[in-house]
Amino acid sequence: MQHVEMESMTEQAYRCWLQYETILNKQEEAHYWSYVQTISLQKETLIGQAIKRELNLAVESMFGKTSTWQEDAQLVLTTVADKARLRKHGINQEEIAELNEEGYIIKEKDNQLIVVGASEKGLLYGVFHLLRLISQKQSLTDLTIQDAPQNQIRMLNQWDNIDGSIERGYSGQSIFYSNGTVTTDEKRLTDYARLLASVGINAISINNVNVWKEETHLISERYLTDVQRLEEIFQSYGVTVYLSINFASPIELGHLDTADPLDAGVQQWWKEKVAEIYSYMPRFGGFVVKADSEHRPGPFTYERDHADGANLLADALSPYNGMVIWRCFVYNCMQDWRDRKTDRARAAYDHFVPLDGRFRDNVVLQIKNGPMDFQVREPVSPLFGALQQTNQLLEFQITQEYLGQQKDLCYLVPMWKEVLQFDTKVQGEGSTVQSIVNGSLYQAKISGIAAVANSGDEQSWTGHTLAQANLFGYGRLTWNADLTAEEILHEWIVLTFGHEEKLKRVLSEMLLASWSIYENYTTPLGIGWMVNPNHHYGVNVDGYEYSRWGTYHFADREGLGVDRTRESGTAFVDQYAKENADRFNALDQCPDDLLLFFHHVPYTHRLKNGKTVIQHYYDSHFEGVTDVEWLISEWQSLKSLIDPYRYKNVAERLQLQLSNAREWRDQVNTYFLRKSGIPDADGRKMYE
Ligand code: GCV
Repeated sequence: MQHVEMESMTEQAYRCWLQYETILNKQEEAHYWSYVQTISLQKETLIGQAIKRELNLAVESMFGKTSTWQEDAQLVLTTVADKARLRKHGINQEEIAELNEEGYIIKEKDNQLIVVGASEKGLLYGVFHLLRLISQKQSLTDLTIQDAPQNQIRMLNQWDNIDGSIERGYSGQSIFYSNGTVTTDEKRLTDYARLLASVGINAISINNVNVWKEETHLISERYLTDVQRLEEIFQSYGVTVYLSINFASPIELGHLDTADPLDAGVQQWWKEKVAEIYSYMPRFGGFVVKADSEHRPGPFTYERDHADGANLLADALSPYNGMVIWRCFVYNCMQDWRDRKTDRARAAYDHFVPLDGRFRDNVVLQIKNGPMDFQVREPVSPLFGALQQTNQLLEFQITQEYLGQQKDLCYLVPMWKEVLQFDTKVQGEGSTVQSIVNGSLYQAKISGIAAVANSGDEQSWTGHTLAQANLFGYGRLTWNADLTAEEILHEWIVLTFGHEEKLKRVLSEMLLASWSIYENYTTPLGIGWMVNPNHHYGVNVDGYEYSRWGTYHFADREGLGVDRTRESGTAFVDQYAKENADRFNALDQCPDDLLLFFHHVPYTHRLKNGKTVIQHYYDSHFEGVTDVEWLISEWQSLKSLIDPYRYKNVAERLQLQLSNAREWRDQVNTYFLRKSGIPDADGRKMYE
């Protein structure tokens, strides 16, 4: 197929939520055009140019004509620095003073619109907000908006490798690298930066946290000129670039015989290395580090701890205001858990809580949302709340590693909301995870949220077109954690697919149900795993990478689940503040959806809904499959309302999801029937 033809077919998938659909209604067209026909923008800096490009593109696409850029205009774009203009438009300093430096004001008066950024970045976000309003057909008359992000760092982690592959990537190859080189497709990267900025993402690490041999060289002369090229693209959309580094770089690049953080030669090496990096990129963000985990090198080799390791890099970065983002995903993957006391879930807390207060100011610990590894349901990591004198970033995973790999539908915002709303209780009621990551609970100097990206070079960016909702939702939620999962979804649907009522209703029902559907046919009640080792897609009842020590769910003839209680189990519960610890520890108080995470129970244990665990397992697996059939018929009902490419893209994946769900149902149900010997109360056939 001709390239151009293919492009026009996939254009809507490619544009994601920046469709800028042509405005056909005459009245609406007149209303919005009256504001954008003339635009004034003071400075033409890098970000200023990006703003201008975006508005030109949007206006051209929505109105089929171009705006005139002139001094006196209907739409005034400016920043707080331009005091004279603010006075002229009656905007007083107090209104702006309330905003943080990424905030903005949008005001309409007498058919004139002004967008004031607290900084240039704030202005960029304000412009994207305005474009969102127009795309959603909201009236601009008498508008007053004052907005600023709640979380300071809103980051994406790319797990992209230089050979073009993406670890846990399900949307094609990398848009950053191919075959050992940094990409020259700047259009694609610019479009990515636009998508990110449009939802407020302001930081990105551009290579995998597993830094292999060649990737170690990204901080060397071999790649720095190319990295700088990428950095400039992202910088012009307000997105600061970070690199993941190999802790053993002094050995691998510097040919030293050690990477010991307390060695003077190693410290000097990092100082010089950082100076070199900043000579290429003065606005470089810093390093992301995975150390002493899954065979990556780290300070443990030298009998040093993680504060020593992180502080080494922090000292080198601090003259440039650079930051070390140090991951807490540290555990011994070879550990033997047969004593039923050793527990991977305990690892991050055990390693990092004793170090609280020892990290430099420019170190931020990045903590996965749960204590294990992005399972369909986990309790919140107990590090949140336990660390009180350390900067923290929460880590989510947008890419659906354990959640259906963008073949199965799973809208993740409801899950992320639960994490943010979890009350750690460490400082009494209201000590939510959100209050920790927005910096307010402990007055943290640096804080925020990071997430593993779900994007790649497929036309739809995310493989499954509906997985775009997760990238969009991640950005919107990290900007404003008070938005509901429904609000975010409605915005996304309208911006991505338009205004048709049926479409809005059906899509929103499908997506809002999708997480629990996925949970139902996989591992309900908090048990997790049971996926094929290594690639992590599809069912494998006893599957766990490091499973030489037996199953990970401890299912036997009598029951299943992991005993993490203080009396008879691993005592993981006691990593939480007392009130939560007691709740999780008590069988009758532990929420059912986490029951098997915390307790080993007989199959006949009764849940709060009155059902036995085994019956709940059977029922939810049958239901899960029926619900996927429902998803398919719902999607089919939208056929006439969606362009053929996106329709087919999703329809095909829903069929894959159905096979996956059936496989899960059949294997899980037969497995537990055989183990327990307890038949299904409804006498259903256990496999097809
Ligand atoms: C990048 C899990 C994933 C790995 C990933 C690791 C991490 O174990 O399966 O692919 O490595 O998490 O977060 O570092």
